Amino acid sequence: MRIDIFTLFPAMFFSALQESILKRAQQRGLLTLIVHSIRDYALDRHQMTDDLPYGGGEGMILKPEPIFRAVRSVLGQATAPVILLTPQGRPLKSALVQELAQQPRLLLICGHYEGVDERVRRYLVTDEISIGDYVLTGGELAAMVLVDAVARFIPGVLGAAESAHHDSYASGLLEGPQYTRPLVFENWAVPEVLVSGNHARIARWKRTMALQRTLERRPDLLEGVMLTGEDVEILKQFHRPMDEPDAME
Ligand code: 6GU
Repeated sequence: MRIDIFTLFPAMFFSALQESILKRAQQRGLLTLIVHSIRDYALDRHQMTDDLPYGGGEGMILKPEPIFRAVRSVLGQATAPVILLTPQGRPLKSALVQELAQQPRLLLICGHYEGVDERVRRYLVTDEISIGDYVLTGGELAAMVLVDAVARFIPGVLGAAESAHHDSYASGLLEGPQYTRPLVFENWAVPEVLVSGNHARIARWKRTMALQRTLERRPDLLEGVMLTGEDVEILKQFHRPMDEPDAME
């Protein structure tokens, strides 16, 4: 997959996307990230990228010409989704992440300052996405979040063992508690079931914990999950206020 990112602050991307799994994905040729400076496409002598809002108001607005020139020059005759990162966009959820991961190419425009000229939204952009209900100083961090989340669903980016389709949100449930050595840390022991060697019992315990944690923390997520008859029985137990987690098996 190729992702072109358009920003006033290219340097913000240099370290963030060059470490760990995204670094490996790029080295393996699974992901190509190209960061473009919008300022390079400004037409005037001062390379102005923003200006005062018509009709008055707070702050500065990103001008349309540099953004249109940048995107058109990079895209040429090709077609691909052109996504504006903005708090007014549709919320980025796992289903949308997985949809975007199917695309061979994405263009991401990072909004900044108080806003972007409406003609960018109406005549250049094909989609607007927000990463959550809070306002960031710019779309850069949101673009990085999107790139990271999407990259995890590109085949080969994660090892087979780490597969993104198995984890929280992809399954629709939050993950339950996990433990590693030591067996006893400062008097706190790992739940007995996990060292029982009984795989059916362990699987049932893990599912129970995932259901309980989701019910407690994000009951809204349960609406979108395919629950088995056994899941429904498990959930019924928790409709009494708060059971002891370790009493459950
Ligand atoms: Cl995509 N941009 C900005 N500036 N703020 C945000 C956002 C995006 N998503 C949530 N808050």
